[in-house]
Amino acid sequence: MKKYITHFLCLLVVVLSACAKKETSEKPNIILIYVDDLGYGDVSCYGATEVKTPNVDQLANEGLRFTDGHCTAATCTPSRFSLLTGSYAFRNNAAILPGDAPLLIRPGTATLPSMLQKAGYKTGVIGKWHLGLGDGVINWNKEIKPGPLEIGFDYSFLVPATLDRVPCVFVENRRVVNLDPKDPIKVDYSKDLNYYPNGLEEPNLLKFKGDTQHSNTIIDGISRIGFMSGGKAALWKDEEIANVLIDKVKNFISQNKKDPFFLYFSFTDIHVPRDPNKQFVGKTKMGSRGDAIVQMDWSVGKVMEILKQNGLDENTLVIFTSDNGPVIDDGYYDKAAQLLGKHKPSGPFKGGKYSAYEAGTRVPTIVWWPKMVKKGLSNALVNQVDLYSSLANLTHQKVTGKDAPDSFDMLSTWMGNTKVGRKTMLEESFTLSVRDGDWKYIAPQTKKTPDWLANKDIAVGLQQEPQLYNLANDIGENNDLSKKNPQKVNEMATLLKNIQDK
Ligand code: NG6
Ligand code: CA
Repeated sequence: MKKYITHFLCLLVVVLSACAKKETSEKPNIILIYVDDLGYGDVSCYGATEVKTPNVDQLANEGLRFTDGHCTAATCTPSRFSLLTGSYAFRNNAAILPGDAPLLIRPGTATLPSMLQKAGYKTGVIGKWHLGLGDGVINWNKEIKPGPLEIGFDYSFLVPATLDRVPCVFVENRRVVNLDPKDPIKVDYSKDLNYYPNGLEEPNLLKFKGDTQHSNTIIDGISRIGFMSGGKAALWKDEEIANVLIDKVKNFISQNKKDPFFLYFSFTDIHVPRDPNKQFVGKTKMGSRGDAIVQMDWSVGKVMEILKQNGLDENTLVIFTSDNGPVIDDGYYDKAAQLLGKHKPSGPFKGGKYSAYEAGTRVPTIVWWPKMVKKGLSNALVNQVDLYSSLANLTHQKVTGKDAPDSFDMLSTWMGNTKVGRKTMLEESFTLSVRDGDWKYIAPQTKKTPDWLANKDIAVGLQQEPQLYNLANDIGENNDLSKKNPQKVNEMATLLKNIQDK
């Protein structure tokens, strides 16, 4: 009898472990590579000729490349808010945050990582955050919360805001990395703390100058937005950041290879200040903006190498995209404009970062998972806001109640099983635009834009009157049809209102 029981138990163990295996192999690891400010035309698989991006191109060759893929907004914070919550950012009045802003996504909100945690995933965010931290005034010397760990991430290693904002330190989980308690950090966005030099008074200390907004505290030879004091031992070195992040990615992946994991790898490239590692300096003729693209491509190659080394390249879905369109001059005199040459960061589209025109949100979008994703090209309209519901479907999770209100399940489109995408879609900038198939409507400007934007040579697409374009034969949005087709203007305005009132 004892013998039979032992046999039975052994059998049970075998069956149970087989089931467990099946379950995990059904759930792929998911890596979201989120580049900062990368434009549609900035990588060679989307037509760039002045810079080569072999690693991104390889993803495209082996995967699915979208020609009408969008982030939700023409700036970072709103796009990231939508990506992580499946909700359009205007519903929350999300705009570019200062470096000391409180956490924008409130704990308790359903998020992409918290949904994946429920599906059994280990979740991590490495890189740029820019969604705020803490509840009010942040004390950088204590536990910093709430933050990513309170909204669904198991691990975080952050650049808290942007490269051009203080504090210039990494935050791992809830602590500033390498903080010396005897040299506490303070941050102030309104007055100089007179601890480090500032860019206006000591321009001789700078690697390159910044505009007025970017001329506060100098860290690592670069003046930033905002002031900080203390934290000397914790300061990052700009040219080391890509390496530091890759090391963290390596650790996260090797530590979590037994579980399915979700990694939101949020690059700091190619946002300003652009100060790539020595090994990339001079790799293009475009100066630091071009070299930062090469560094970005190197990081992509590293991620794929790490996956292979861990034997995970079979069962990992990689999504490569950007948080907003490209910008050339974003506050530093780094010669990006003079050295641009023939390079077209926005590809065939008009505008870029900050803009209501297509290049504000139409960004490189590649999905890679050779085992499951149909490779090739897709001209389906896809939007990052849908990743929430699409990945919920992939991982057998339900989206219920008020969760992810703007997110549609478009998994078949993301996987290349259909070329039918969204029919309609919102684009957020300093106004709202809406797409209905090839029709594009830009609402009249309602909010005042910052003064610094008015001085820039950027086609922001803001007018007092509504604009109407037909992208089918006017990809560059040059021919405003609003006067000729008032009926369509009305239809599109109603469509926008319906989305707003939803
Ligand atoms: C703007 C900054 C710009 C950049 C941007 C955020 C000025 C004049 N410009 O306010 O340099 O930091 O914010 O970029 O302050 S984003 O990609 O994070 O949205
Ligand atoms: Ca950005």
